Amino acid sequence: MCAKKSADPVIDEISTLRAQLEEANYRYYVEDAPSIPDAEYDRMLRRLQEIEAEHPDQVTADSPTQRVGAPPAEGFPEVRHAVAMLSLDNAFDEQEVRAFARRVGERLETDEQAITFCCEPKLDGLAVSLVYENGLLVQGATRGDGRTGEGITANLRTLRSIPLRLRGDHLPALLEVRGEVYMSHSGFEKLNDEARTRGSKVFANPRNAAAGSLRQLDPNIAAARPLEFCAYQVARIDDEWLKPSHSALMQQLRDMGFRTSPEIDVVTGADGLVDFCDRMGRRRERLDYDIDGAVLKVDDLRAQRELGFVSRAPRWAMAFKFPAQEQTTIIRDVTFQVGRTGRLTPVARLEPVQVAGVMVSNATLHNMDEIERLDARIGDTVVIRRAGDVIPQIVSVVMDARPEEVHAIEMPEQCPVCGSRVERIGDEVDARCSGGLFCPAQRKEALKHFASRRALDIDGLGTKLIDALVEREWVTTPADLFRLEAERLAELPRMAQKSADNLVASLERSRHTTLPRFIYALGITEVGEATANALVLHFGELQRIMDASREALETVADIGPIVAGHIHSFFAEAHNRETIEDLIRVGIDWEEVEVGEREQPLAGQTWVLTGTLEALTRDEAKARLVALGAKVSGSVSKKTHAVVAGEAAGSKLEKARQLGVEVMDEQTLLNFLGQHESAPSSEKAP
Ligand code: JCF
Repeated sequence: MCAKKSADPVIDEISTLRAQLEEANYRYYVEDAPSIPDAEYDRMLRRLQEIEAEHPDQVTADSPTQRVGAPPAEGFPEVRHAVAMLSLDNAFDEQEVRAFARRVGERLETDEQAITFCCEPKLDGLAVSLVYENGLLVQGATRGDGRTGEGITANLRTLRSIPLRLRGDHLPALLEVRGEVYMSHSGFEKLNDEARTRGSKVFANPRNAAAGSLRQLDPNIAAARPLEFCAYQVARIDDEWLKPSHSALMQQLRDMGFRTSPEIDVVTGADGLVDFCDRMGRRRERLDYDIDGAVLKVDDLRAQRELGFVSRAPRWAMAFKFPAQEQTTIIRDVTFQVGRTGRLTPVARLEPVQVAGVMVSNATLHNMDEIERLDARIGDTVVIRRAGDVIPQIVSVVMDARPEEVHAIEMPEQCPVCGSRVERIGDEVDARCSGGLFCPAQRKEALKHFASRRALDIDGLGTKLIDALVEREWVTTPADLFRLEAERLAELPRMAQKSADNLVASLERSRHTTLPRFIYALGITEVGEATANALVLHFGELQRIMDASREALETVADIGPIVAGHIHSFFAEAHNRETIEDLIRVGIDWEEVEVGEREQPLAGQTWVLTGTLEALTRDEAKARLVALGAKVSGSVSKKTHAVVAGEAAGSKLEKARQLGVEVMDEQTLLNFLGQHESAPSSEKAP
């Protein structure tokens, strides 16, 4: 894009900045290929604001500075849609999708296997309509009832994926574009994290967050929300701009500066439709935004005109809906689960219900704050949601369905497992059982953690077995595990002599471990693998970690005052020191690590692993990166140094590409590790 030259250097700078900012938006939102860092964008925007402040006569409505700054509205004006915003008919299974293709074929008197369809995922957001006159955005409105919506132009102007001015020199006098406003998962998480930090209300899901943001009367609030727009339909355009097909119109929208779905595809016949719906069903989990199905449209616009409409929906389109991930059911009871650190988690016991093919009878309520936020009571009808393989969540209470008699959910004063006092420390949201390792629930969880794969990795010591050992009081501390004898183990129900022998053999193997694993296995609050590694790299040996002061602990990379406090108080407890001595007495050992600072070429860098790796497990890859000083994180951001993408990498890879973060495959990672994992460099000669 080139800015026209004028005699006035101020005007030149303004138009150059505007062109650069528009180009950056286009590259980011339409092409998914950011061209400049965010900081550079912000710098240019600030510069433009400065100049415009000095030259108010040069401010135009389509300037990138004019996205924000409109004063709060009293209410939203009514907007009558020139062309009704219709809904789509739904198909819920393959047969209904095939029936759609058949109907279209019959009406057009053509072979249904030869019809082309333009397909895209169905975004779960809010439909809006945008009107452009002579290339300038003049109005934005919600769908409303389809005939009349609300004018929310000032809010929509704040979305950087909505062009204020269309790209190109030759532009239609009139264009009305429709599309979906939505919030990405990452944007939603960030927004809720910020709300939590401020102590304000969090949104239940990205769709509610998007809806709430568009309804803000103050556009400055909408501007601060990570909303995005994706165009999917042209409602009105001057005839000369019409194209033969819907897919060609979509390409034209991209050329004009709109984001359209990167998943869009043109397919043929009923088989093509069914295949597209299947593909989207599989792709769903990997996308960084919610979709609830696929939209299938006859591609040929003449055929669309011939097909026309039935009552409220076009005959040329169909929405295929995925099985619902949300269902309503009733909270029958709430029980409290005691975790490894004593934390009490409320769990709703539900009237069993099928959600997306799985029977659900429990859902987590997280903590008392969450119960208060939802205003959930025993007896309430609730909306539950199951997405991917996460634990089912309670989304909301159906207040209209609240029966006369409901029971408040209360935190017990005594631990439901051991009867110890339950305490809520300071303003922490979590309540804890004060029983410590006296509480069988905490003991079981601590032992499960101790035996887990990333800790001592005791093969064959599963959850049920640990429960049985604790209930019989054969095991109270981790060291007791190593005193178990095969003959006795074989007395347990469903335990053959062979399995008992195998367990003793694997206990024997796991006696020899590494110091980071051992420290991680102790289960110190907030000490994960990365922190355990960092402690070992810093202090070298266990005794020095045990004796370290709070201040010394805080000097370790990535350990802040809170975690330092947890570590310090753990080792200050006599019984924890005894547990460690006992473990060493029963023969736990590890190789001494070399003392002296290893070279940490990746210090200060954050890496992300995604997809399936072949030669390495995720844990191994992570451990080796951490050993070189990197922090390994689960989410991609601007600050990510590199993303290692294995087989079938999904949304994280997509995000990395969007943000221009370096991406490497597994082989490149292996080469890289090979080059950097040299012997300790600062090792002094003996
Ligand atoms: O993504 C959507 N929610 C979506 C809705 C996509 C489309 O292509 C649509 C739509 C609603 C109506 N197309 C029409 C005609």
